[in-house]
Amino acid sequence: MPTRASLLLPIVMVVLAACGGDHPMSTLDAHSDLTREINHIYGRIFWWTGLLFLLVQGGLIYTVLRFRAKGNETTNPEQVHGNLKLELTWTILPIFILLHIAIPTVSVIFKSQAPATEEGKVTINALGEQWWFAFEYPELGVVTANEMHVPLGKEVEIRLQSDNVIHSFWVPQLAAKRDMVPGRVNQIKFKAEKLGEFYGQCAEYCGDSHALMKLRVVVDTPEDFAKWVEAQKAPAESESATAQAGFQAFQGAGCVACHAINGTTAAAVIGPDLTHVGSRTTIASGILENTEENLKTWIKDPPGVKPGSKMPNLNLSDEQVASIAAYLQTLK
Ligand code: HEC
Ligand SMILES: [Cu+2]
Repeated sequence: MPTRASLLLPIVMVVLAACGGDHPMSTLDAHSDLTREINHIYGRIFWWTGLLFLLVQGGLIYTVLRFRAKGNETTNPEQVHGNLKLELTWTILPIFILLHIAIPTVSVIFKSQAPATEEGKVTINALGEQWWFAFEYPELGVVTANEMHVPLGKEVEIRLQSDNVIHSFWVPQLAAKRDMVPGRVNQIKFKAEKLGEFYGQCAEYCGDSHALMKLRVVVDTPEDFAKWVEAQKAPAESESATAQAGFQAFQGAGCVACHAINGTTAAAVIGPDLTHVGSRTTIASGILENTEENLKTWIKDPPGVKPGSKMPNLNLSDEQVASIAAYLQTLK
């Protein structure tokens, strides 16, 4: 017979499992000015509500113990009707506590959606698609998808949009969470405080592959960021034999109907811009590592990787797939 304590073990293990390893999606690891301020507000809410919890539960436990029926007492307690002092206290105290929470909350909301104004700021238009993110840097002439680069310590202003359904742009450690709503532009502004790669995810159910709609934000030093911008602005390499044969196969297979490759005749904007697809670490919005094998898997059967994918299975031969994948790999 298992003891009661041993039955608790699996529950304790599940709960403790949340304490190990690193948590790329943990809101509590703040790495930007915005997420730090949000954590501050969490802290306020936690301590105020914690205090209230103790007061209310303490009062309840005290009352239950102090005034419970003892022995075979039969008299009823004295009935009172209203107590002005107590009622004033528990009306005014919560107002004070709520203001203490509401004022910083509203001020951080406003601050987080103000336009960026500082020297060296970066503006990015982010478009939620089914099921990927398009990123455009209008002032820098860069277009990319699913992996956004930003410079360390500079203001980043992201304009969030959608032309289909509602998505939500969520990068917990840098940019918090804000919806991408058709017909309006929501803004979010932050300054990254740590170099590295940060994970994000669409956080508003948007259809079949919503759970497979991830993104990454790479925080670079300002120098590395400038190098990245230069590389992204350059047209795709098109001179080599691989590139020419690959582009022919790409065109022949009909990929040009949906994708753009800057420097070639492909200019459609239904799918992600592929000009520098080889420079991304993942494909299909963070679902697959960007390797030649995975590119082949994706091109052969996109809906097999992402249910409902808007990129159809084009029933290509292995030769076509191999030639196109080799070409896309060269687009660094
Ligand atoms: C009908 C439009 C359409 C056609 C035709 C199409 N694609 Fe796509 N492609 C898309 C869409 C939409 C996505 C984004 C899918 C997603 O991540 O959910 C995509 C994603 C991709 C990606 C991943 C890019 C990234 O950075 O994540 C690659 C690579 C790609 N397509 C290559 C091709 C190739 C090669 C062909 C031709 C064989 C092709 N596509 C044909 C619409 C299309
Ligand atoms: Cu979604």
